[in-house]
Amino acid sequence: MTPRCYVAAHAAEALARIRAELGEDAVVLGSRPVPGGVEFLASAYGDLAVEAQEPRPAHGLLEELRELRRLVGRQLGGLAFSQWKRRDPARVLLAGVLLQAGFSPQLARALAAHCPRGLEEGAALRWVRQVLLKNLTALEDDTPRPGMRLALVGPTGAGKTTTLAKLAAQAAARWGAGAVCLVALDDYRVGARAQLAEYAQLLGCEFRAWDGGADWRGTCADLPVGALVLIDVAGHAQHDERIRLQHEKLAALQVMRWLVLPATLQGAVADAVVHAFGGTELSGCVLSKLDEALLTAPALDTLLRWKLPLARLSLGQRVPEDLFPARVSWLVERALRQRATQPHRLREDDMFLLENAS
Ligand SMILES: Nc1nc2c(ncn2[C@@H]2O[C@H](COP(=O)(O)OP(=O)(O)O)[C@@H](O)[C@H]2O)c(=O)[nH]1
Ligand SMILES: [Mg+2]
Repeated sequence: MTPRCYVAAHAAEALARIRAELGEDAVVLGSRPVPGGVEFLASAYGDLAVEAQEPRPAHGLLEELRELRRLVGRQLGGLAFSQWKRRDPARVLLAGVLLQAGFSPQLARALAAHCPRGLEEGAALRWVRQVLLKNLTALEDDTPRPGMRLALVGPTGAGKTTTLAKLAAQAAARWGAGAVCLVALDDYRVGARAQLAEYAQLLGCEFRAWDGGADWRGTCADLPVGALVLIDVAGHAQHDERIRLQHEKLAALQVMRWLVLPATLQGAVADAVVHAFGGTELSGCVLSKLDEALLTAPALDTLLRWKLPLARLSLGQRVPEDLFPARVSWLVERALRQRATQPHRLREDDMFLLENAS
């Protein structure tokens, strides 16, 4: 039996009629608003099974053909993958290791494709470690010293103020508290200025604050010349317009910028953050929250793509103990050792499912 059409002023009325005529277990196949009410398409329960065996209309056939094409595509994808695996087991292993570690598919593909043919698996892993080490750079002259002006920029909650306090404490221990000046350009978050002032007081450093007005040039013109000036700024989301204004201020003050990049960010977000906060114009990067990140690869992937040199690693909240020099080899080992956990881990058969994902 073909489905029947019910037009009524209200859904409740249509449903009551459907139930009365087709039975309590009638199945509603669809509904749409029509002038003056609503139209329902319904069928008695038993009719559906019969209909399922009836010949399909033309559009049903088309859909079946499409499904068939998808299936064949998937099979061929699987075939291509297993051929690749037979021919180049080390390259496939390498791509798998990199994907599981959280590197981007683009980097995993490129590294696997460049891996010399015929290497044993162990040799392929050693090769990839070397390539990562060669391409990931640490800032060479990385010690903020008296006479320098350095600002830490980055997203909200990245660890900018904490890292600034760590750097200030390390500098004060080396050159004396009088050689360090903390400046709050953070006009945005309530309490941000007080947080920095407290650190300055604890360390015995000079503290300056920008009042949020237009005269930020005046406020900063008399910054101590011989001191290390560490500048704390407002954090912004990567799409925020105010980042551009912040760039202009810092450029006018001839301030060097380090990005504080939380290692906990998803790869795509980390990429957008680097782009928004200056990309290749940044002097360096502090990788923060490494102690919280289950995977290190997404952040490393981003640093590699932007050729952004590492300045420091932050592995916790303690000031100043949890700030470390940029040990690239330690980071690479860590990234390659880590794996996505369930349910985010890829299985081998996910590989060829992906063949037709786009
Ligand atoms: N676990 C962990 N927490 C951190 C680290 N760096 C900063 N934090 C914490 O992250 C929060 C935000 O830090 P804050 O410096 O205020 O971020 P800001 O908004 O960028 O200035 C604070 O609770 C910090 O103690 C880190 O490396 N690891
Ligand atoms: Mg802050």
